Amino acid sequence: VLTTSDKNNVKTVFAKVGGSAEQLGAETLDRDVMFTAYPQTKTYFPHFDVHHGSAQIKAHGKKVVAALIEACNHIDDIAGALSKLSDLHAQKLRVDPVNFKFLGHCFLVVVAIHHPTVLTPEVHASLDKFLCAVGNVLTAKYR
Ligand code: ZNH
Repeated sequence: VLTTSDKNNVKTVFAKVGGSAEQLGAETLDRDVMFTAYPQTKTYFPHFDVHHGSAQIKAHGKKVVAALIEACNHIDDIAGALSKLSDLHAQKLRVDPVNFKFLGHCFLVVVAIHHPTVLTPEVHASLDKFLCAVGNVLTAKYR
């Protein structure tokens, strides 16, 4: 459960991240991070050019971070805010839930690289909880 201070910490992060959503999203997915560290995640993107600098990765990264911003903006109702996305992941994409941990981890690393002073231990812990909460929402409708 996200406490009041977790919520404030997460909002601090996204206040910084907002302007560079595309860049951070692309780096999160890029060969430098998720696709290289966790190559099995690439299997969900057979139709994508997954090379460094790929326009598809940039566009997709921007969408993913936009969804995280949306979740942050509705932090008291993440399930409601991401309801459609939850349907999509459960019914159509069927991404193995383990991959959400990988993506969350990679996003944390990218935030740490770009905003080292923002990511105090407390903020790190809060952001981790938030990313888990988002992953739980996106996998909640699996059966
Ligand atoms: Zn996902 C899609 C978000 C995770 C895979 N995604 C997507 C989108 C979004 C997202 C926003 C778009 C939709 C539309 O268009 O409508 N994701 C997200 C988030 C997360 C995720 C927020 C967490 C945090 N995913 C994920 C993972 C994976 C995935 C982990 C694997 C690995 N997705 C995916 C795919 C898709 C998506 C495959 C589709 C793409 C295309 O375009 O085709």
